[in-house]
Amino acid sequence: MTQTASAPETSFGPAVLDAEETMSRDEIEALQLTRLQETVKYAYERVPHYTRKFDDAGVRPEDLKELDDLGKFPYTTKEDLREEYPFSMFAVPMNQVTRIHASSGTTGRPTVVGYTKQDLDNWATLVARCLRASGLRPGMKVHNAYGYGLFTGGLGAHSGIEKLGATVIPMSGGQTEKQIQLIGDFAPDAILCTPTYLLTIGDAMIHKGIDPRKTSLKYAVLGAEPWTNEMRAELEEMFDIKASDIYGLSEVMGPGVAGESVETQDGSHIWEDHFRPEIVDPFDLAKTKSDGETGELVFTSLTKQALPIIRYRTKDLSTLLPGTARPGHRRMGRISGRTDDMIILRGVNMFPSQIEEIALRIPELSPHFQLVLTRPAGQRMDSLTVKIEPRDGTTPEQRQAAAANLKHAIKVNVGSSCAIEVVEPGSLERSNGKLRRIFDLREQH
Ligand code: DLL
Repeated sequence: MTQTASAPETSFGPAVLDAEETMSRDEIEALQLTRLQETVKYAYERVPHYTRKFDDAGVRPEDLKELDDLGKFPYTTKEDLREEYPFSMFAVPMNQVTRIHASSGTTGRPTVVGYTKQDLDNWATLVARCLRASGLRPGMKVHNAYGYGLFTGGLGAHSGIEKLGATVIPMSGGQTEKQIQLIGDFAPDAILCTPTYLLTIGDAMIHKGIDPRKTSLKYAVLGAEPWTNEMRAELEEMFDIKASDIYGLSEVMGPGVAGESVETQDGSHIWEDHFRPEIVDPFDLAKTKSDGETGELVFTSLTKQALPIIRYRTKDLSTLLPGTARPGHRRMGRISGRTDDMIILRGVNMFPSQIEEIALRIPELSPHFQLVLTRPAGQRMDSLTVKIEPRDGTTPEQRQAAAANLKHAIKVNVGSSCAIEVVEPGSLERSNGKLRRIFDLREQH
């Protein structure tokens, strides 16, 4: 059953939603309970890791009588997946696994995830939902600049674009010159990539004398890294587009766990017919937080066959908010950061996105910055230097004043003192996908 959404009609026609998108909160929760009961039983019976973990915690699938009983079940972490490397967390025989992806694994073993045919179909459905919510429609041309390969971004987005009925341009990440050429030649309606990579493409266009506002692009669906509303404003202005968020992570599915509606631009709706989210206190895991409170996002899959995941700790800090454009599904507040990206500077916690937010409010400063942590020789305190590029055409006096402004605003808003180094425009490394903002040089001292 489908229903016509209230989404604005484009020349590509109205949005036709999945029946689950229009379910009421009560209907969603009833569906979640049934699916959750099935999932914990399925995981317990099929994956030795879960059998052991549930037994150790003294909890059995039958104990899940209502949604809140989920809190009795043990968490799953990236380390669990690493210990079961590569395939021991799979709940189906290998001949039923249609595709494998893996996280980049900069430290240690990568985490490996698998999908059955049905899993891939559900994944494509959810990405298609996100894209539609972001303004994309069947018949549009979509330039996909998420990286293809083991990373879930490229192929995950690809299948969703096809499922939506749009035309996919499978560009992948990198080769910025080529991206610009194809955007010009193929005239896509939408682009999918990380926010910082879109910035790289826009900058490169400007340096070639191409006005990004004059391209055919009307929509962008951006994710895979934290970004702020200030960055949204920057990119929307730069390209004259509407930019929406898409969230996901490999261990839970890939892109498409949640997606934002272009009409409201108020955070991503989590597709709660497939995932049960919780917010927990990362410092006291026994504590589940209420909607509206900030903490670590935890997900349980409700339909996954190859890799059912129970209470996966994402390390992403967010909040759960009531649904708006899809009232039955809760939204997630913008990710303020990851617990492992948190800088603790003389007792004050901060995230790169706070710096992004503050810096972009200062007109002379660009969104290109890095955070460098050092411990100067002979000192017991860590130091933070914000290296940031000014806007093109700013005078030395303006740059100096902007640096002083930034220093002051960080002190007032975050509560920490740091050094500001305004570097030459174009001198900081550009993003090709997920941008690294933090450079921790403390070990070297
Ligand atoms: O980055 C999946 C993805 C691809 C999402 C393309 C959106 C678009 P991983 O490589 O496993 O998967 O990284 C997951 O990236 O835990 C967050 O920390 C971060 N992340 C993903 N989307 C967002 C977002 C993909 N919209 C990790 N906002 C997650 C903030 C995000 N952080």
